[in-house]
Amino acid sequence: MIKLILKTAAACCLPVMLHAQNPVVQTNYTPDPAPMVWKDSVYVYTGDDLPGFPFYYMTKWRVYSSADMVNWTDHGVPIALESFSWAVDRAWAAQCIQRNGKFYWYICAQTDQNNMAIGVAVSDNATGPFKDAIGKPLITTGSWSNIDPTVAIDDDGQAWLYWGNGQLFYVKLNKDMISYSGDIVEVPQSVASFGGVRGAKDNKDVYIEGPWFFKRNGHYYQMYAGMENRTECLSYSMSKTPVGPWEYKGKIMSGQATNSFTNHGGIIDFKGNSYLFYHTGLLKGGGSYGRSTSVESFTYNPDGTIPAITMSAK
Ligand code: FUB
Repeated sequence: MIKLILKTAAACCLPVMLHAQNPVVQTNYTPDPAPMVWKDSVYVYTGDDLPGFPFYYMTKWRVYSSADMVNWTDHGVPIALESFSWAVDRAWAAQCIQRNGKFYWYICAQTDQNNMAIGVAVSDNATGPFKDAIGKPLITTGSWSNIDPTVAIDDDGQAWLYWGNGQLFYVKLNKDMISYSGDIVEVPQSVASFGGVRGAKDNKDVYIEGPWFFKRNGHYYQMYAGMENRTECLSYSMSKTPVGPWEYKGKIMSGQATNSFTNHGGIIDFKGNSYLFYHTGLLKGGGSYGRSTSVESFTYNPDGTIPAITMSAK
């Protein structure tokens, strides 16, 4: 394991907050960060970009952890396309969650049937070893839209899996976390719920992809990559239930300065602070196909809404 010691911008007299230098990982390209808090650490599950390729031809997933948001430990590549017998390309965005002492890492990849599907790997540890939990895709509807899984477990124990490009879907996961019950539901989109409908005239930052579903203080949130002047920003909607109706709440982060067509992020609370993880193409040699994880701390508004967050990455 490599220990990455990154510069801290915290001055001795400033209270509490530590800021790592962005991008927080400077030894690999780490797109689509999905943070998870477990015990006294944050684990960040990312993809692996290969700048130089003209598309998102990605082959593996990475994990990093930190106990202080400053020093990050590299846990390598616990899973890759080869971990899934059905996956042939596009090791795209993923998220890991803990339940009953096991870790379930939901991934998406291109299948041997020439579409995208969502799979799930399982481990006894946050950093692996992981193995394909079911030996086949969990969500396979024959669509290219089956990307970007995000998962959360509600207070009543019900786990929800959301995903989708252009369309946003959800399904109820069973307690085993590797199967589901009921129908796959497509979430209706409108200006009021997700800033618009792709292609319509009155769109704001309409839902594109990269959902990040979570619950906090009784509010349900759906952060997502929205479209803003031909690049992706991060926007969000809120709901009183895990399945909507969703209310569009606005933009969290503009995409104009990220130097990457896409953006994709996650939000957590950790040791008394709230953090937005996202990616940019700003690491040396990076760009749209060389994206890296960055982090900003922020404070929720008293009503639970999220303030606009400015990128500190240079
Ligand atoms: O990293 C590949 C794809 O780009 C992700 O699945 C999308 O969310 C976008 O970030």
